[in-house]
Formats: sequence, structure tokens, C-alpha cells
Amino acid sequence: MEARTAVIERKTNETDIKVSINLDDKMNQEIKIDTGIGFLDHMYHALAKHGGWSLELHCKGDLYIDDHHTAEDTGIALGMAFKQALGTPKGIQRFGSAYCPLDEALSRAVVDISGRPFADINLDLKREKIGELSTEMIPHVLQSFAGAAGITLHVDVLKGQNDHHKAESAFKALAVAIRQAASRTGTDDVPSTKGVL
Ligand SMILES: [Mn+2]
Repeated sequence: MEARTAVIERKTNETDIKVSINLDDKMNQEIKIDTGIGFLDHMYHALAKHGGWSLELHCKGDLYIDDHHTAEDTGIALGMAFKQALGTPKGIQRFGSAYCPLDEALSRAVVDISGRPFADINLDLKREKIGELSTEMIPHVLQSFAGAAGITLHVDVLKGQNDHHKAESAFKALAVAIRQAASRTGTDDVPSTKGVL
């Protein structure tokens, strides 16, 4: 089976982004992330690592303004890359769900590669920022990703005290859930009673 890959370049007046993704490179994973925001790099790295992806993501954004455009646009570009790499959603599990803890924090993610963009994200973050990333941007990144990827996504932090742990466990749960949803069944079947996704 051929590896599912995509390369996306997305340039606006606010951000200049290059993404290359390989969804089927678990044996030889290479991950290089440079958004200019350390904690965001950490989250994308966790997503790629536990999603079983090789991922290069570079962004030159207008960080002299704030973190908003960089966080949002990298989420969009990554969603576009995921969607393009997946291609016509045939022969995949379609649904995925996972619980991931990080010490005291516990998150649940549920994914449907539905072609219908929807995201309900509840992370219960208390701090204003983690490193140089505003906590309000963390659910926004996941919403932007789900929108561009065309997936239905529910992510909930169920427990936790430490905001770094809560956010990281949420990205890890998403990674494991999306890995399951995108995994191949070995058939050519479209996983929908409609016959199309
Ligand atoms: Mn960490």
C-alpha cells in the first residue's frame, strides 16, 4: 500500500507555512516543527508522534502582533495536509477514540472522519498562557484543524490540575484517536451507509 502523503504551502499577509505529512511512516518517523511558539511546537510534536505521522511544519508568522495568526493558520494548514494525505476516505476505520493521561491529567478525544467539520473542545485551562501560547488559542487550534480536515472532533479534559499536562494529554488523546480513525481496514470500502463521505 502506498503511503498517504501531502505537501501544503499556505501564504497570507499574516503567515507563511509549509507542511509535509506522511500518515504511514510509523517505522521511520521524522518530526520537525518550528512555528516560532515553543509550546505550540510541543503540542504538534506530540500529535505527530502519537498519531504515527512524519511531519515537517514550518511557519513564519506575525508574532510581533501576537500568537493568534500563527496558532490558527498552522492548525488550518495541518488540517488541509491531513485531508489531502487521506484522499478519498475509503478503506479506513473512520471512527477513533482514545483516553490519554499525563500524570494527574486525563483527556478523551473522539474522532469521526466524516467530511463534516465540527469541533467541541473543552480543555478547562486556567492560566492565561503556557509558555508563549495563549491558552485561549489551544481549543482554537483544534477547531481550526478539525474545520480544515473536515472531521468531527470532540475533545474533553476530564481531570487535571496542571495546564501543561491538560493540554498535552488532550493532544495525545487526539493523536491516538485520529491514528485509529485513519488506520486502514485492508478493504476498499467507503465506511458510510450513504456510500460516500
Ligand atoms: Mn510536556
